[in-house]
Amino acid sequence: MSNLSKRVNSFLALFRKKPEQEFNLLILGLNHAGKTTLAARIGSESEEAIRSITPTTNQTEKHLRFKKLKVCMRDVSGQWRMRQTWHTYYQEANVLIFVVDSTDAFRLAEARCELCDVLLDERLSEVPLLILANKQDALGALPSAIITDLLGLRQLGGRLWHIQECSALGNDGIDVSMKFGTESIYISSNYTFPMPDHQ
Ligand SMILES: Nc1nc2c(ncn2[C@@H]2O[C@H](COP(=O)(O)OP(=O)(O)O)[C@@H](O)[C@H]2O)c(=O)[nH]1
Ligand SMILES: [Mg+2]
Repeated sequence: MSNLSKRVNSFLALFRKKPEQEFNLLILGLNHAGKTTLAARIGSESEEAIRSITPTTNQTEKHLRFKKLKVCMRDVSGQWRMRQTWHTYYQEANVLIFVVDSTDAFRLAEARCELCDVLLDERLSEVPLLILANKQDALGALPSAIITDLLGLRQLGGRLWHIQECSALGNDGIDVSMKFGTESIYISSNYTFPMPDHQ
C-alpha cells in the first residue's frame, strides 16, 4: 500500500463507527439465593418462565440490551462444586452482582466467606459491587442494614459498592438495583456514551 493510501485509510478510520462495547455483569452468590430468577427478571422473561426456574448446575450467559447498554449477563451456579470455577469469570467482569437470600440468616455467614474470597482476587479489585438482599417479599427477610453488618460490608474500604433490598420473584427493587449497575459501569469505565435516564 502506498504512503498516500495509508494516510487516506487512517484519515477515514477516524470517521468509522467503533464497534459497540459489551459490558459483563457477573452474578454470583450461594445456591438458592435467587440469581437465576434475577437474571430472568433482568432479561424480561415471562412470569411463567420466571416462576418455573430450576436449579442451575453450570452457568448461563445472556446477551441483551439494558438501559441503552450492550450487556452480557453471566449467571454462575452457586453450588459448592461450581464455586471453584467462579474465578474463571473474573477477568471480564465489569460489575459484580452478589445475591443473598435475606431470609436465610444461617447461610449469611457462608455467603460472607464466599464474598470475601471473591473480593480478594486482584482481577476484581476495581470492579463495582452490587449486593442484592433478595427475597424481601418473604416472611422473616432481614433488612439491608443487618445484612450489611453480617456481610461486613462496611470494611470494604474504597471499593464502589451498594446494597439493595429486592424481590426478584416479585419484581420489586430490580430497576433501582440495575440503576447502580449501569451507573457504575459509566463511572468505572469512563464510558463516554451519554448517561441513560433510567426511564
Ligand atoms: N420468595 C421469593 N423467592 C424467590 C425470590 N427469588 C428467587 N426465589 C426462589 O428461590 C428459589 C431459588 O431461586 P434461583 O433463582 O434458582 O436461585 P439460584 O440458585 O441463586 O439461581 C426458587 O424457588 C425461586 O423461585 C424472591 O425474590 N422471593
Ligand atoms: Mg441458578
